[in-house]
Amino acid sequence: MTVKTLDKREALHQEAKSLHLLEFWKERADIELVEPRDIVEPHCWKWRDVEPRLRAAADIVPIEECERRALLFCNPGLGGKPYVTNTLFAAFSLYNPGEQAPVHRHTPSASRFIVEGSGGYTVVEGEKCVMHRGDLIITPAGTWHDHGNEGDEQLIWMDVLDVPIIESLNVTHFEFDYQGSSSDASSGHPMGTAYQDVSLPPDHSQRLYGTGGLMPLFAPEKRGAIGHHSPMFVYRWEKTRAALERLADYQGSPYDGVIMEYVNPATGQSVMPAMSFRSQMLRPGEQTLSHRHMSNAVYFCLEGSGYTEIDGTRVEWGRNDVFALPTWKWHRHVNTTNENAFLYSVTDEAAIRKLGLFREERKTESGDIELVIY
Ligand code: 1HN
Repeated sequence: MTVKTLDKREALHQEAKSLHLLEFWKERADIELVEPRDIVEPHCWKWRDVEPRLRAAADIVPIEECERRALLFCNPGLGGKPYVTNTLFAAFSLYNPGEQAPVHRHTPSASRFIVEGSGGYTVVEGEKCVMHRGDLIITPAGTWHDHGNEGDEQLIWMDVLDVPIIESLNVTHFEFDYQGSSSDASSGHPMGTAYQDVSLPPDHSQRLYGTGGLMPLFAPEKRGAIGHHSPMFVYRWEKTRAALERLADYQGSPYDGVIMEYVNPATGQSVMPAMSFRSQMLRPGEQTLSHRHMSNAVYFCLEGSGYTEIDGTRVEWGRNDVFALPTWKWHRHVNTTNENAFLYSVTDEAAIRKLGLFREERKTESGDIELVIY
């Protein structure tokens, strides 16, 4: 290039900059990515590290101050953002006996997977959902929810929300002004009432929708303000586990063992629009083949121990450990024990699929790579 052209380019650069314009030819390398950005790190949060800090928080941070007593999983690749992957938010929450978390609703969709304690509940849109270890309770976008611990032990669960997706669209919206039918003036809550009235019968979700293959014809499918989600708010571990165990002698998925997706019983789709929920059973000594997909995941180990090899690195997991699997990383799971291992996971696959962008590559037994586009 001649000196004259260079001068003209520099002038163009300066003028463009002052006009808030960027030259595509300078930005190309950061736009035309051949692979997704390597920003999320594979990482495991050990129960032995998290548990004592949660219990300490329960001692020293009053529930009135925090409303939700949560420690947030913060992916080391995301520069301090309180996100477990670039698309998912995850935390452990702890409630002492007698504590309650006041009602609110918001545009992020939320889920709880129960880790410990009995006597816990979430009220979702007037349904009191009681909790046992391994149950999945959803509070979809626009549903009022409040929590409490009526038991005599500490209650712990894992929260997973689509907060980063909702934030990236800049459609975050929280509301606190729930107006119940019996106003509780003594609650001290600044707006409306602090807790919901329970208006639906016990075990409502399970009684209506808890039998696979049968849909009640008289129940409203739309619950909550937004309604693009499962009308069933509780998925019981007892049933999920039995369903997995019934398939123990099937081959299952070569990449995930015996794996089941939690679905909206009315449509067969994901339970909430942006997140997919799954539980899988890896049989004694099972080693899966490797695959990679365009979706991030967060895993929780309910039972057993083993490791997930992610891009050649072993991420070891055991009871109550949580780990992050970044998008498009080769990975395979190994159960190193002679008992079944159970992993629960939440991914952003539902959102990616809705955009038509889900793809997966699989390594076959002979080491060939197959591309699968759904
Ligand atoms: C939320 O609604 C809860 O209800 C906990 O327990 C954590 C983090 C971000 C946004 C909403 C809850 C949350 C949250």
